[in-house]
Amino acid sequence: MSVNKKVLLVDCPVAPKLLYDDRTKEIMYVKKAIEFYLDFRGGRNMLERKIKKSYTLGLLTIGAYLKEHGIEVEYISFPFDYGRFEDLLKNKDYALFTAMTPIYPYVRPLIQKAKEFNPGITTIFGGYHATALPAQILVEEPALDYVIVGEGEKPTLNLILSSGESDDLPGVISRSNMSKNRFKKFDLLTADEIPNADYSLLPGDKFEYRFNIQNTRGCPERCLYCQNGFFWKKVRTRPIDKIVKELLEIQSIFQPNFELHITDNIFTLDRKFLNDFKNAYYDNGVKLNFSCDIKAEYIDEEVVKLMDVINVKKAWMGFEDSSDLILVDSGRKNSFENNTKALKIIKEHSDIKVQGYWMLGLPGTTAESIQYNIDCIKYLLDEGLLEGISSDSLFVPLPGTPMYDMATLYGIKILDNDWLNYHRSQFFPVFETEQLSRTDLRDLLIYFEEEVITLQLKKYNMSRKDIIAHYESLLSKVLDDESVILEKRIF
Ligand code: B12
Ligand code: SF4
Repeated sequence: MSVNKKVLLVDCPVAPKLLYDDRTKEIMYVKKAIEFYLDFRGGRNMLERKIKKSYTLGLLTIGAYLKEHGIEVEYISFPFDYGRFEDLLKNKDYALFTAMTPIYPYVRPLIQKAKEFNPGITTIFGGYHATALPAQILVEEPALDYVIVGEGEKPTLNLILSSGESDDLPGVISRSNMSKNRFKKFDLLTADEIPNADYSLLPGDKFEYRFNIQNTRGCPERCLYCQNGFFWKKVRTRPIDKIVKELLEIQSIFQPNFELHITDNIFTLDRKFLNDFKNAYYDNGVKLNFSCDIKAEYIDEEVVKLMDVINVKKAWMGFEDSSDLILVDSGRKNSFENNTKALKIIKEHSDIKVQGYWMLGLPGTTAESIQYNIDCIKYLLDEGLLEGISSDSLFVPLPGTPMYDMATLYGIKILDNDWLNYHRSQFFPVFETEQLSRTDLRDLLIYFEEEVITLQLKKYNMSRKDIIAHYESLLSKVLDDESVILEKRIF
């Protein structure tokens, strides 16, 4: 069925300019150098992957869903294809925009430009930031017609089919229904209905893109600093045959053994699914390697063996903080002991390399708790349980999470409303807590990073100079590659 409507998906996978001074800039550089050194040391040269173009998966699944329903869809990625923006907008009925919180300041001018280039177009904004603050965004931005909250496929289709009668559509927020729909009714797909991303929408050579795959939407946990548990509502795992189709499509673009990142919140959530995945992997000639995110509560011997057998090479484990009290106050049902136990199981039963995520500044954080985290990291590195510590360490209270929406309840005072500063890859907190001022936290974070860098360099017997030289030699090889030229423009 053709609906005779044309949609432009506007992506904006930018890496924004961050607020570094010379010292923090150098720290971030060394952290990156260590991360790539560890990958390289483990036989994984990931730099080429990191430098590829990103895309928003959800725009490609919405695109697939609309196309399935007879709607014409095109995709544009800012800043790469910006030269074609005005032209592509000309014959379109709808322009769809997406953003995570710190990226919204880059997307807002694009929404305004879309209306300027085509005043008749209907502009729709969705995704994590939109879902957190629909009314505020609509009030602030006159060039925006609708905000869609939560999972976007169904509400977008319903809005397009509704021909303007949108007031009662679940998930669709407009200026006229803003107060009535403020309780954000979501309109969810069943697991079977979740479409595969339509990669044919991506312009140019697919090899230029940094592919991920998501098997499961949602997370059963409700950590107070995270949007995921609240955003996706129900946990749904896609049918294995659809997943296999997508894996084989990605495999055909890259070399065998390409390492694909699985973006499920907790890849090992469901043992039955892992078994199905393993069977499908071998029955269908999948040869990919994987990396994924894990949580200690969902790790045991059987699960680790399954991960190993399907070639998971690297996993990121969320510690967030080593203090159990801070975890409890953050709604995180876990403990340092449990994390350590999971790492021991992984070490004993697999070759999977694990990096730890830390997120410092949660309510209850003090100078003592930061020192305790450093001591715990030293223990884990000394025991060979962790390969290293992953990049961004700053906690940011993001809209859509209880720690932002009800900040005072958690002893957080928000001090900054500039979304650009809500990026975790920096050292400038947008808040203070009852225990720490903004500058105290910043200084402690710098201290933490310096100590953790020293611990890692010592473990691998490298100097700061060596690690940077190694990084720059890897980088120069990758930057000679023609396929990454476009990406360089945004660094
Ligand atoms: C993969 C990933 C990345 C990748 C790629 C991001 C991308 N462009 O897709 C990378 C590594 C680049 C990344 C980076 C960051 N990320 Co990230 N990322 C994820 C992750 C793990 C998966 C995203 C995903 O693919 N989801 C699945 C698809 C299907 O969902 P989706 O793309 O959001 O689309 C659906 C809905 O959101 C909605 N929707 C989305 N857009 C639109 C548009 C319209 C018009 C409509 C109607 C609907 C709609 O409908 C879609 C389909 O149902 C999520 C956590 C998770 N597991 O979900 C975090 C997550 C999205 N990231 C997050 C954050 C904060 C970041 C960073 C800002 C972190 C930082 N450093 O500060 C950076 C910013 C990047 C930058 N450019 O600087 C937060 C977002 C929270 C927020 N309020 O913004 C999340 C939720 C993690 C978390 N728990 O906090 N990320
Ligand atoms: S932090 Fe992880 S476990 Fe907690 S709600 Fe978010 S995705 Fe789920």
